Amino acid sequence: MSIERHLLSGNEALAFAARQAGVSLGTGYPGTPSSEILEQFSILGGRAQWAPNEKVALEVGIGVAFARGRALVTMKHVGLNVAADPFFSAAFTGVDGALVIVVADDPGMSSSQNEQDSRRFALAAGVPMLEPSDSQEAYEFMWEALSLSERWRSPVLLRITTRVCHSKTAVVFRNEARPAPASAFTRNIPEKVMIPAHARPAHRRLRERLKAIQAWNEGSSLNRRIGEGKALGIITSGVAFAHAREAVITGSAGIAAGSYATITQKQTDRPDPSDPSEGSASFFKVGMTYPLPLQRLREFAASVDRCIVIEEGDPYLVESLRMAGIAVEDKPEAFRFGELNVDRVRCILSGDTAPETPRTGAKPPELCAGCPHRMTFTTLDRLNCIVSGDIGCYTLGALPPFEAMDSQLCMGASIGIGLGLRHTLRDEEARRVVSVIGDSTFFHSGLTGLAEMVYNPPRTGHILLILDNGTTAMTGLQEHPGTGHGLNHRSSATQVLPENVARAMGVPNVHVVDYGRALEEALEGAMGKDELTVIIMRQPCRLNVKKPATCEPENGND
Ligand SMILES: Cc1ncc(C[n+]2csc(CCOP(=O)(O)OP(=O)(O)O)c2C)c(N)n1
Repeated sequence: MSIERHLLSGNEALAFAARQAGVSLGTGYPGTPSSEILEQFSILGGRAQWAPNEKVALEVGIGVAFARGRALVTMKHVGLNVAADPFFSAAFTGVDGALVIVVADDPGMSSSQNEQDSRRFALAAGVPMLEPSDSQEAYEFMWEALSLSERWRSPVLLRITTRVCHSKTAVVFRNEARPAPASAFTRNIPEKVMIPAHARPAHRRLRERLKAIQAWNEGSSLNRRIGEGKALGIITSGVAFAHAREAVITGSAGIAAGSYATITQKQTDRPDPSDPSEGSASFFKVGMTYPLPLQRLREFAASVDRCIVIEEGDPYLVESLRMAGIAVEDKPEAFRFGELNVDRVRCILSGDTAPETPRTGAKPPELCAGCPHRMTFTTLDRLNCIVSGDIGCYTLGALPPFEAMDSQLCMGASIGIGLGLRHTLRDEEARRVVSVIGDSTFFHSGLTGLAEMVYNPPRTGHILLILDNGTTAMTGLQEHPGTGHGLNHRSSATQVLPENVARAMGVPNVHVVDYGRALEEALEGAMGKDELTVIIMRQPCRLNVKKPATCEPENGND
């Protein structure tokens, strides 16, 4: 009987598994490289929705899991910073159904403001974590994560990285489908209401649960030894496994390579490629990277002459192993930065620390022709504004030819930083400070900044400029609370208008403009008076032509 294989990206594979394994609701906030998971889940008929931000998404997911549903919550790495508050406490409360949080890290920052290793979050919060290496594992690990969450009544973190999210590899589906579970609510005040008297025993329960999960993980097939070679042992996880394996297969200094033909054969044998002939090298591939199967790792390290950890990003595995008294070699500090690839792994294995040649030739990003953000930044530059910026396509206003944005940190920061500048600079300079934020970013984390602006206004007032292009352009034109549409672009939703929000919050001057000259006049007027002003520059993104519906809503998603 022939096995049907599907060529899927890791993100698509996660969505297929979520759909087949009966996820009741998928929620999240877009962010590269995670955005396609919910979109694909919706195309497959799953109930999917964008939340205003990751914290809200996780809270909705927790509610689903409190009602015995199966929740999927997706975000990029910095999204987990935003969701950290409920994330840590959900580890205390646990869940009644299933809660899987997919966090997509972006090592090398192909589209992010920082490089951050989310594995630290699993350890810090006490949330079990799985790390797939390819699309097949993404698929399998989603099933496993949902089961683990239900079995241990714990949230589970599924951590992926850019290459796993976006590379396509063959996936064989399970021959099963789980229906979404029946909902039910059981009152359990001591477990669900985190006052100190309840949280103290909850913390003890959490640590007991983690001990039990660790013991279980020692025997779990999520982790596996590949090869029996004794000269070199490589402990690895996630996409680093694929790079390390290829480096070994194709030969690197001091390593007797397994034959290429053998390996090619192995790859077609998926999903169980655990053939033991990797020349003189062997691997311990960790699938569940928190809590670690330390006993098995100890035995593996003791069974090889040289044991090295190949991991992308922070030395998370290295530190965990060393803390457990397992002696392992780590990579030189230079390889902590950026993505790994086969050549870099070869350098690590052979101890080659020669400076790397920087990548060249990539075309710098720029605002599209006809993008309304162009006239905005031309205007801000002409008026010599000090621009406290934010994240979105409009961040490109910081680059030539505009060079008209002065700071950008994280989503929503434009307002607070702008206020801080206004509080501190001399009045003539303070009057030039303008906070600039996109519409999706405004709903994500600008609302509280606006409340701060009204509550603690600077002496010179302040100007908030909201760039309303009617979409979340930067991450692929997703809907948000200001667009009037749900995730599939077709279902209608109550449209929240930023001008109504600003007026309701008590901003005395609110202007909506739609072309450069009107924006210039509004800005000049606002800069001339020491009051609070919100200007909404409303011009649609030129790429946001009507998108086809991604699915027929099936579960009351309209
Ligand atoms: C916490 C967090 N979540 C998600 C992202 C990814 N991201 C960056 S900007 C942005 C929104 C951009 O939309 P908008 O503010 O409307 O600006 P536009 O790109 O449309 O100009 C998103 C989702 C991020 N950087 N940080």
